[in-house]
Amino acid sequence: MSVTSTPSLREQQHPLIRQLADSIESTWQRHLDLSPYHLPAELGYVEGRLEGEKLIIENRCYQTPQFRKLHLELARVGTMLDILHCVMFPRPEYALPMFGTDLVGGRGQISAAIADLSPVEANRTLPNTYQNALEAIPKPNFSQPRDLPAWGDIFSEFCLFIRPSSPEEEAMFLSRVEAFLEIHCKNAIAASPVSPEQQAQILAGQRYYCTKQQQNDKTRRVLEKAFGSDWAEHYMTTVLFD
Ligand code: BLA
Repeated sequence: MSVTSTPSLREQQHPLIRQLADSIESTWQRHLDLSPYHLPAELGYVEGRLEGEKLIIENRCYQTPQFRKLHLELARVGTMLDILHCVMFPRPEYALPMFGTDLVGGRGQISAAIADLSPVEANRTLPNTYQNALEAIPKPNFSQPRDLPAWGDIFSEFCLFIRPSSPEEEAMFLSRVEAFLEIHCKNAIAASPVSPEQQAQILAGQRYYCTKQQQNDKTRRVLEKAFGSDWAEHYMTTVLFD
């Protein structure tokens, strides 16, 4: 399937968000066999109001033989807050980690840039192929690393969480996330299905990951203020982390 882009929100967002969104979609297209994934119709494009500012959410969703859901979301609150959110949910037949990234910024500055390949296997470690590939890519230093919140025990030792302090650091972040994506797509298309017992463990690992992500009060607060708490709960548990 070729992806037709109607990049409306994207063009208005912070350049790092635009670049990462383009890069994620082109990597998916290059490596994976994409088919549509239908979100409930009312959740593809949503508008709400947060403290008088308009909140716009645009979702892109696909599935592939290896991934039950590839979700890329762009959101904007007035002119204050720009957000990119992306999660790749593997089918539980494959022992693949969860790729996730979140960029949050406003007024021309990204305050949170996070990306990880998070383990879901019972031993909570990444497969060796991932471990080796991730150790082999350059590990840049960032001047403003950030501390993970308490629910962040789901992330791997390779998790990158920073506040980029310059265009150079933004470019370094982008290139490391691109390397994560390349490693992930190449490993995914080479993966073989696992035993039913292992599948059950992987599914439990994915559930644990989603339960922890649902504890992110910063995300919840933005959604609650714009759409109310019932809608926020529904959205976090069915669209963001199902
Ligand atoms: C942080 N996420 C945040 C913040 C906001 C949002 C406002 C605080 C920014 C800051 O501290 O500078 C908001 N993020 C959103 C909203 C959506 C969103 C509204 O995605 C969606 C509509 N979050 C993810 C994924 C990861 C993630 C996939 O969605 C990681 C792979 C992580 N976001 C994440 C983390 C923080 C964060 C770890 C910091 C939380 C903290 O410091 O408490």
